[in-house]
Amino acid sequence: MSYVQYHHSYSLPRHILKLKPNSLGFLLVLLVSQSHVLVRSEFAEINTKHIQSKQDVANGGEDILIQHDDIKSQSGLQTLKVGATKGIPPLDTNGYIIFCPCMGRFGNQMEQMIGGLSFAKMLNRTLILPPLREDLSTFTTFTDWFQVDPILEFHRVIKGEDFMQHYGESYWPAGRRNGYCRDYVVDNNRCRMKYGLPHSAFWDYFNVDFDGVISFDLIDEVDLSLESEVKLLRKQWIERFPSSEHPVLAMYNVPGSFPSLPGNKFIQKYIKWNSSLLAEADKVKQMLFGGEKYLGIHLRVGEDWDRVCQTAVGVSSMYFASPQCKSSNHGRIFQGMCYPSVQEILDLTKEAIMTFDLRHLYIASDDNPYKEDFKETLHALNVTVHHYNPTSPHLDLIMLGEADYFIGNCISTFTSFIKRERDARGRLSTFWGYPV
Ligand code: GFB
Repeated sequence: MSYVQYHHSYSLPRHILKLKPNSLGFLLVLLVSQSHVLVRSEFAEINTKHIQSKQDVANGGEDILIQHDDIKSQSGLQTLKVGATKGIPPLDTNGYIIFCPCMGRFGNQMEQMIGGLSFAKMLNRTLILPPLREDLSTFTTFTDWFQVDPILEFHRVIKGEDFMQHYGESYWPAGRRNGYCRDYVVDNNRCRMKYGLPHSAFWDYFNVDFDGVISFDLIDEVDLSLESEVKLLRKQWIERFPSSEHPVLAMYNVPGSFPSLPGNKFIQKYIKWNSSLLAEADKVKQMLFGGEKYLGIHLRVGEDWDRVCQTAVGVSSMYFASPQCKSSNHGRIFQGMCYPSVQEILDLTKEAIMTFDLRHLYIASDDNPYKEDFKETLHALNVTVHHYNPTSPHLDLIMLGEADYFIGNCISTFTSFIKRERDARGRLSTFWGYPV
């Protein structure tokens, strides 16, 4: 495997075409294996309007009739078998993007997902939904956490496992798999797609090895609310990396800004929890609150967070998820916003409970939940105090996302996922250090 910078032209394997009669007359049919989409090397010339409509996605892979004019080949009237397996989106001849959400933990990964989705939308390529990371080397399929269908309302996506199974060998065959790295990463000889964890575990999950790396100096962060920027970047990327030569952009760095840009926040509304996690949260809500209103709070108070705040306090520019409560260079991060005192936490909680007349408190915390302090403070208000402490963080995230009111930590990306979700659904929230 070489890691020198190079460019090569890409061509797809050719497949034998065979004449086959049917009731509509003679059609040229691509011989396909059970579920693979087989295309000719002219695939890039196909007018994609036929194979990327919502209807086609919904069909889950019907034969789609493509007229001669739509294919700049000598083949005449043809039938292209696309997405031969039900539920598998048809092959996207605009190409694909894949990246490893390799940085940080849950909240960090989800910031990266927003960046990846905005980049795919800008480029009009399908985003290959990566498996998500539970720890340094364990990945779990995207649908263990989230649903795919709501995301399809925003943009074309396909689960990584489905892509590899159905299109991996035909569209992105071994021997022609490149990684794409920002220039400076290549220059510093750091662009080793599979070097160390979690990178190696991610690509091994798909049995992918790389044959080379290609560098780029194009901007890969896009704010979808800026139309002219979107158009300019799309043009630059398509000129530099046409899908005919670069069918799959396997990115070393996650495309998109970290944290995600304000203009892309709306994408969150298409990210919906998987239904069994939602059902589990419903049961817990019923059990704890019996349908009554509750306040959800996120306490980020562990030792690692203490260290983060020692560096963050006083910083005026962006720090982790800070843009969610303060724009860059607008004021400084203060202690009560990053690591509030117990008294500050109790005071704001009490104020929120009284303002919104809430009956229950749900505490999610990575460390000390201060449960006894809350009980004492809220005793006179007849409020029940719960720290459920689930084994996986998802339940906490859902419970906080669905609370009647929420207080979170502005610097934490764990909070920022919850806040984006609540904003998308019109639910009220505030942050430690800010008023109710
Ligand atoms: O989600 P995350 O990237 O957010 O990382 P931050 C924090 C992790 O801590 C979560 C756990 O993914 C959870 O595993 N955690 C935090 C929680 N709060 C809770 C909670 O209320 N309930 C449960 N169940 N688990 C940054 C990281 O964390 O912290 C950085 O992203 C770095 O990479 C830094 O590690 C120290 O942005 O809050």
